[in-house]
Amino acid sequence: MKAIILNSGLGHRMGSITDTHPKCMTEISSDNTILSRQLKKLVAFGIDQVIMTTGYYNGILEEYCSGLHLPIKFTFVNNPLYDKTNYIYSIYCAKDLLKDDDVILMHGDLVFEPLVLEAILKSDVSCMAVSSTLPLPDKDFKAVIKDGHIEKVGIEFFDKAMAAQPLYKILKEDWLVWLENIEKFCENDNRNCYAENAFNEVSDRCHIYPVDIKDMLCAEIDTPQDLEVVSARVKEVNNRTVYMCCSTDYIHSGHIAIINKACRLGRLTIGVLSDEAVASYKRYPLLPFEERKSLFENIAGVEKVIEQKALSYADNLKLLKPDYVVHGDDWVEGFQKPIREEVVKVLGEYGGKLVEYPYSSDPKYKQLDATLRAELSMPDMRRGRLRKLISMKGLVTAMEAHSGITGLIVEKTTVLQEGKTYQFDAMWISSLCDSTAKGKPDIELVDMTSRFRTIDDIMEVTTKPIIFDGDTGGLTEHFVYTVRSLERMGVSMVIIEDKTGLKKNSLFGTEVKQTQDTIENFCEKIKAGKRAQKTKEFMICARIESLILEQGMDDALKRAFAFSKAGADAIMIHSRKKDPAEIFEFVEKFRKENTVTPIVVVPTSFNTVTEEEFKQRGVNVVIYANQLTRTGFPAMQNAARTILEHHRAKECDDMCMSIKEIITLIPEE
Ligand code: SPV
Ligand code: MG
Repeated sequence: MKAIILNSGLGHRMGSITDTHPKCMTEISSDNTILSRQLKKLVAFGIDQVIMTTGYYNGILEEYCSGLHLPIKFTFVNNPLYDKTNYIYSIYCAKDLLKDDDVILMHGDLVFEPLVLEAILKSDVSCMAVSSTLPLPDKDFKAVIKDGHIEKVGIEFFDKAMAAQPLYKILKEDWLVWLENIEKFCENDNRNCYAENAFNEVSDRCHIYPVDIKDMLCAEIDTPQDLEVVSARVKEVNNRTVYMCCSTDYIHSGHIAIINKACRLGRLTIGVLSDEAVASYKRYPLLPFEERKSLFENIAGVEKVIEQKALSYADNLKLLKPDYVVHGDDWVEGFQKPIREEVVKVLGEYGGKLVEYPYSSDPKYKQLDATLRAELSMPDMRRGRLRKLISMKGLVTAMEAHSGITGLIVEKTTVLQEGKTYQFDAMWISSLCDSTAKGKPDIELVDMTSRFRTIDDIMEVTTKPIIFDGDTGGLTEHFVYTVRSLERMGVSMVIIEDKTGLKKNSLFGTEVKQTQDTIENFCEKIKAGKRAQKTKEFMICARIESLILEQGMDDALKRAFAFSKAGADAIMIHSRKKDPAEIFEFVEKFRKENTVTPIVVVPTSFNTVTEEEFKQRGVNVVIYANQLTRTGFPAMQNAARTILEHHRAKECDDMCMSIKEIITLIPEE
């Protein structure tokens, strides 16, 4: 696409302003002339070829253009009869350069805001800027619209007309029709009219459609009064502010393209999502907030980078009141829809505008994201993430997973509530659920090789950190091997309980015989495990069974302090009471003396306590230990019973997930 800029006119209505240079070189703001502003906008939209017709002071104009050092290839065409002809003849002089491409045609004294040029360039058909809101000008162009396209353009038409500005995008096939008639006009000595006179005769073959720019800035400067009015509007346009939110930790050409678009609209502030907000809706960020922030600070055109603490834009919008918010159109539907609606509402409160650009779904970006996601699933990337999440969020949640599919459910389930998204942070590989899935009792009967196989199945399809239920840890001599294997696999934490002998599930309490290990023995096991591990990231959590086995609060606390002194990276306190009182008492008393060691709870029975309350009280990890198993199996039993009862599967159909849903749950490589 080439731009034709018509600069052959005398500009005599400007008075002394044009004594020493052509009109287009008149200053319109502290840093731009009419022409330099036009050219910079063209460059911003990727136009790098300009044919400029010149008249008087053509040498000065050519020198001025090259002195701007813009990435534009200029071709100057002088109209030798500039003082005796109109611009129809200037176009005629340049005709041989104008037959091979679509063109942007504009007068050299036209000042427009970026959205106007954007609207014109976006059009798939030939078009001209018109306004449905501005009053019809007395002396300037008006366009008469018929059957949806422009029938004629001129200063004399008032009927069925709209104010029009000499800014066109004309596709080559239409342009050749118009240009041919321009040639006819000029060759018949008809050189003193507008180029539009030639268009009006061929508008049935050269279809130009109106693009309604309403009251956006798009105006010609003919007089010093015009200059004053338009300069004031340029100042307002230049002061416009734009806001965009970014969460990415790598920048590709798609990001640069949308940032460039945002920069065209005004002074751009980027809100970088906090680590917590990114982790809550997408995946754990590969780069921490500060590094992601500096990525954006180093992009040309970005004026400021600030933190956006939540997915909701509301706080930052209320603070900055930007004129525009820019976003891809991918949030019109889907889980971001409520966030978009809130943005529209907040913008509406003060008159800001949402500008959406088509979302780039280039497969190479998807591939890039998949590659990075795969990185997160690798052992070295996954292992340390639990520690990071605990220190970042204060409280993390883990949900039970016992197979690839339950792992995927924990990985993907997202809930949006009041502008915030919620996901589980980690997965819990429960001995109870792993054994149950294999139809075995929870008595350390399922051997480690089989338990590791479950971990592997889950790891293959997920990225979230894993907390492994290590039961008693077995013999210390065996536990050290377990630690090394788990660490090598990329598990983040193993929890071992201070029991010995034939372990039974804690939820039996004292109904079955269970033996608690001595403090000394268990401390030795912890120390041996800590000595065995190779990385700083892996965590060994000591689980205290004193409350389950009714040994009292003092015993529980004594053990907690001893185990953390022995090197335990976290303490899990368990209870099977519905009333959370003993858990709260333990946490309070432990926290009085130890403020740093993370506390883990499994609120299967004391399930009325919210995550927020646990956090307030000083708990760091909440494990939902068995809910997928306990909800999944009854559904299966029900389906099996229904089919047996009806001797066919039809009645079971309504209970079933659709095949489509299954397919979308499971990703294909
Ligand atoms: C498990 O999920 O296997 C546990 C937690 O160890 S509990 O069942 O509550 O003992
Ligand atoms: Mg268990």
